[in-house]
Amino acid sequence: MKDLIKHFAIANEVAEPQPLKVGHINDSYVVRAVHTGEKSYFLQRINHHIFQNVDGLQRNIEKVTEHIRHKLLAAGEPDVDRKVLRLVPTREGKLYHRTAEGDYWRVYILIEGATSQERVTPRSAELAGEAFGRFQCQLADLPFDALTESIPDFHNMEYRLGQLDDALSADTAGRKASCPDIIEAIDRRRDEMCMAERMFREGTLPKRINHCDTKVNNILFDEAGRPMCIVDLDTVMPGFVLSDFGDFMRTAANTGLEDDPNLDNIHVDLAIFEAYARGYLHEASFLTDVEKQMLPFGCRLLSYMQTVRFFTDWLNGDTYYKIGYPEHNLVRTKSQLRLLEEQEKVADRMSDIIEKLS
Ligand code: GN1
Ligand code: MG
Repeated sequence: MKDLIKHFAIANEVAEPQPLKVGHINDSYVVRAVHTGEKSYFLQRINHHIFQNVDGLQRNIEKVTEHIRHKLLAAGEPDVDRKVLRLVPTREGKLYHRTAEGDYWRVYILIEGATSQERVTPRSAELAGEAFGRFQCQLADLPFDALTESIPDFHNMEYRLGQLDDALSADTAGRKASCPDIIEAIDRRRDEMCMAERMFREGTLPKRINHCDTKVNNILFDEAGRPMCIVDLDTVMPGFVLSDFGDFMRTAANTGLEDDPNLDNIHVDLAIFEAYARGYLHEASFLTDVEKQMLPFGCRLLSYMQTVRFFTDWLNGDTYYKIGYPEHNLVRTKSQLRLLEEQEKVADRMSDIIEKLS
């Protein structure tokens, strides 16, 4: 792997890349400086089966990070190199390196002294809400067609249901017959869950630039527990703000795990919901009243979307998400569906909280 590193514009001596277990999609490595005080790096193999337009993807990341960097510098922020990612180009000045085998690699400068969180507290959730709200604000003046959809129709619910329908018709892995309850639960909600796309066509819901993977572990925190930098920029693209709000709640305001085999563990943590909403609404000054009112719906939408996506992958025989054991995608499907049901139970309470905070 040292040969790989040689393609990038890295001036200092570095050690052999060490694998890191993060994410379901790309393969990540940390590349440490040999001499203390010098820069270390974050190396990733981009999953080009999923990100088929690597060129567009890398240009998105370059645009987003440069845009944020300029904003931070203009505001006189200290420590900018720890507040926004920086790509390391190849020696030919490209944003990624393609190997003879057809793999795509990229390198970032490693942000030092960062910690990450897997579980949030109400305090860190509020800070996270501010961080993702700020991120959207920083990108709000970038024309939204300045970015390509690095995965076309990534959070388009109509499109995701179309993929499910294809998987159901093909039934490649022969798993459809054993899941009638899941299919029924998904079908019953189809119409409601495609509301955002309809509203966009009618002109009542705007698209803005979103992160589209707002898990708390995509925020790097500093030594004092303050959010420092938003990472995992692969899916930054135009979409509904519902995506970013909903995906945070899906992952953080859940007392269980995304793949919890024990469904009784799964409830909505309204204290986390309220704290994140407070932080987010504090920063996201650009929201329309309709967007605000739809935030609780956004939570349900993202749980539903993830149910559909995990279930589609289960039906297709596990071709998309990395799995830890054979039934993993089915377990994930059921736990996301339970989360959706739990969110439906407290939908009115969520709306009351949003109204109170607005
Ligand atoms: C994938 O790999 P990771 O954890 O960053 C997926 C997200 C899903 C998530 C489910 C490109 O994200 O959309 O919400 O798994 N990313 C892609 O945990 O599909
Ligand atoms: Mg991700």
